[in-house]
Amino acid sequence: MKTRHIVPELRIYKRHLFLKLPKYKSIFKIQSTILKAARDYLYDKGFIELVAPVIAPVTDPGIREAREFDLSYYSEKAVLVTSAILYKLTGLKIHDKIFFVAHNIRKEPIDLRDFTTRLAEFRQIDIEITHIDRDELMRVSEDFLIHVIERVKRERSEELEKLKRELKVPRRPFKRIRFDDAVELVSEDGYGLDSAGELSKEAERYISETHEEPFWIIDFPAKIRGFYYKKKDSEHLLDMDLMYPEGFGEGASGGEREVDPLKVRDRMLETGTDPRKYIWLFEILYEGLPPCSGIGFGLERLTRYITGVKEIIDVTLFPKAPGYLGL
Ligand code: ASN
Repeated sequence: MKTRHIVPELRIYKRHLFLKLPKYKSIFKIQSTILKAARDYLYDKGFIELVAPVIAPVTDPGIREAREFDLSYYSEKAVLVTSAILYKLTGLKIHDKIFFVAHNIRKEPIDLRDFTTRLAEFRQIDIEITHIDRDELMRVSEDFLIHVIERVKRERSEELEKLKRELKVPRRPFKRIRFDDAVELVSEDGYGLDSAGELSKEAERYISETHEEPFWIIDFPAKIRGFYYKKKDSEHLLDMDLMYPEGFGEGASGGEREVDPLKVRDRMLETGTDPRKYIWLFEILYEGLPPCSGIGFGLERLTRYITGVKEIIDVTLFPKAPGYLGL
């Protein structure tokens, strides 16, 4: 029986009974190689790996329609980290090229649950670099992705074959599409935006299906994305999403950071964030943070694209689909 014919609830709650299937063995051997290839690449380029927290006083509010999980931490209020972005910036105190393999925990809306693209708990290979701009970050990211794909093709060809995945090594530079142009493109075929002002799930899948190579969507509207991105002009950001082709959709997001404390405060007000919650970030910014850029690659989405497995719950050892706790 094909695993996708087994209802998702069973695949989540009875995970331990399914992991012996050959498909899962191939997927998680490939995921292990993805992690190894990512680490090797980054260490070779002079990065150091730091460890991100999971419990924090504040977290990244720029997570689109998802919310935070609140936690009562002794007598203090805490949250589970939705994205390690603010800790990446803090980590730059240690070294100028850093990365985390960070846990991200997000209360994704139940009505967006599809078992395909969204998990309430997922990992990001989260990279931050000082003194590079968005263009340079896109070049580094393309190089990183190509390295990981080449390694998997070289070291896990047998597993890719078992999964019947014919994976092409992307050619660089990847195409860049401005967000406004992407909206126009999908609207010609009847797709539009969601309530957060992002491309709807269907629009994202559609634009991804029309591509055979990874590509970038750049210059998102300033109002809909995190306060930590620098503005390109009054309405757009110096940020970007990496899109996988063949319908796999968004796989990474990042951009150039705003490091001027007054401009960060303005960005917070513009995006409806209370600056008083981020005193420690302002202390860092006033002390002086060098210009920097960073990106986070979702590990599970990268595994989906590389293995060609459609459902995200299948590429996660212990999946936490929104609303389903599992193991
Ligand atoms: N990882 C993203 C970044 O580095 C932030 C996010 O996940 N919200 O910009």
